Amino acid sequence: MFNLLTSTLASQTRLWAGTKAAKTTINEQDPLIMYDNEADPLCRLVREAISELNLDVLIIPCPKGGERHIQQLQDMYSTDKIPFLIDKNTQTILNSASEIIDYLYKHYANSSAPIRLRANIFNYATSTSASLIRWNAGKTKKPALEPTDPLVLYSFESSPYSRPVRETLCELELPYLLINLGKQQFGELGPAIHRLSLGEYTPLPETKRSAFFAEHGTVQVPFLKDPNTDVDMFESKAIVKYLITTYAL
Ligand SMILES: N[C@@H](CCC(=O)N[C@@H](CS)C(=O)NCC(=O)O)C(=O)O
Repeated sequence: MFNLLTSTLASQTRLWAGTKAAKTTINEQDPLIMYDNEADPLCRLVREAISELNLDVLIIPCPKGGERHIQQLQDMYSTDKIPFLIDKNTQTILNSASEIIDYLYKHYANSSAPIRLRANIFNYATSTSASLIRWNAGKTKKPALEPTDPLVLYSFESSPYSRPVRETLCELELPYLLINLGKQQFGELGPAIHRLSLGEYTPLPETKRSAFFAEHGTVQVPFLKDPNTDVDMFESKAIVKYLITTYAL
């Protein structure tokens, strides 16, 4: 309960940035690749933009004290500075939050980034506060086994239930494909069991949400798929427990 409360407060501190998502789905997109730390204030701003643009991203977690991926970054690109973004669709490599956010909006929305998502002092301060409210959960490495394949997480940035899952994935240095299912219409606001809409829920057609709904009969995040163990699961607490039991040393 306390975890959910602080996670909700963290989202509130960022005024729920990373909740709504663009109505269009970009097909045949090679997922972005991002070297990320869940608690890093600038990485959060980039993830919010990715979530609102309705893009998917392969997250390569770089927790403090972890060497697995930051060493890769160092070897390949001679830097250990994150956020670090690779977009294979356009052969773009960027290493500053501000440039990444500007680039993503320019390329994927043909617009400039909204002020509330830009890497400015105000957003940096509120993002730092959000991490503090979570006691910097997700920031520091915990020893863990290395999976063969990346995991898959359905989420959206501000989701209070999904945040503890992402924090755990980061602490355990587990790479994952982050499939964002942000809210595309009013009736999607609120938890899955208390939607604000009256009547039956119908996602917008030809969206990632409608594909998820067709497969599961509902849309609820977090949802984890682990191709290493063939496990598919809902429920944030159960997912965190599964990750620790399966991967933590
Ligand atoms: N008991 C579930 C609750 C999950 C939940 O309600 N998630 C919200 C997002 S934070 C959701 O899926 N809302 C419905 C929607 O986005 O359409 C858990 O702990 O994972």
